[in-house]
Amino acid sequence: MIKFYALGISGYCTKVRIVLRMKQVPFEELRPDGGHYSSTAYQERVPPGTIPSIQLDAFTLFDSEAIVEFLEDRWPEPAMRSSDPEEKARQRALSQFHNTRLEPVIRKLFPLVKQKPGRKVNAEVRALKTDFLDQIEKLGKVVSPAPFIGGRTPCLADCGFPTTIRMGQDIFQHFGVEIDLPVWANAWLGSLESDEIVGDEVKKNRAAVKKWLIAFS
Ligand SMILES: N[C@@H](CCC(=O)N[C@@H](CS)C(=O)NCC(=O)O)C(=O)O
Repeated sequence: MIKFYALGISGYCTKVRIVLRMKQVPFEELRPDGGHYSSTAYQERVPPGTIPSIQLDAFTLFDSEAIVEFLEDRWPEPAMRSSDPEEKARQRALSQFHNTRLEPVIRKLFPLVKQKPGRKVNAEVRALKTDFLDQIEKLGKVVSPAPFIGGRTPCLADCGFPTTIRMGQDIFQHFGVEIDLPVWANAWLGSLESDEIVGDEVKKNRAAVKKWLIAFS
């Protein structure tokens, strides 16, 4: 059975949990040793000190993208990646768009939540809103969800976005900033959240984020 090291507030862990559940892979979810990824005990096993990570017998793997690709290769049903070389590569590029372009914008909000509110923080939040909407606009030029990126069923590339986008909206709202998404993005998120597993995972992640935000309210 897979040991899945994760925390509820992590969007990357949520992405992996969605794939584990969709593929019905037996897994046991554990907190990182010592309760946090920064602990010496966890970093002895997972030197980069990041979550998520998985352990399967003697095999340890970190990095959410590597993990979901491994799950796809090891448990190919239901297929969550195209078998067509071009489409498979496109889906990988879209996953990387999430990991390297969209999510980093939201990550920049985290330290602002912990800072004293004020004009400087508000200006940074407004600048990040512009960056976030800019990335969404660019995403809209490279996806045509029908209703998912993967077509009729979600693919690996669909799984990171819903948590990150909702997390972004919730954190911006914490600063009193509303994010209006384009019609196509609302339709795509609606389809994703109508999926029982995605909907459940996004809901749980939002509850964890809300609890975190309340601590700084
Ligand atoms: N590229 C990594 C990023 C994962 C990541 O940054 N996770 C955060 C928690 S959401 C973390 O472990 N942060 C600790 C650190 O970066 O040192 C992945 O996809 O797994």
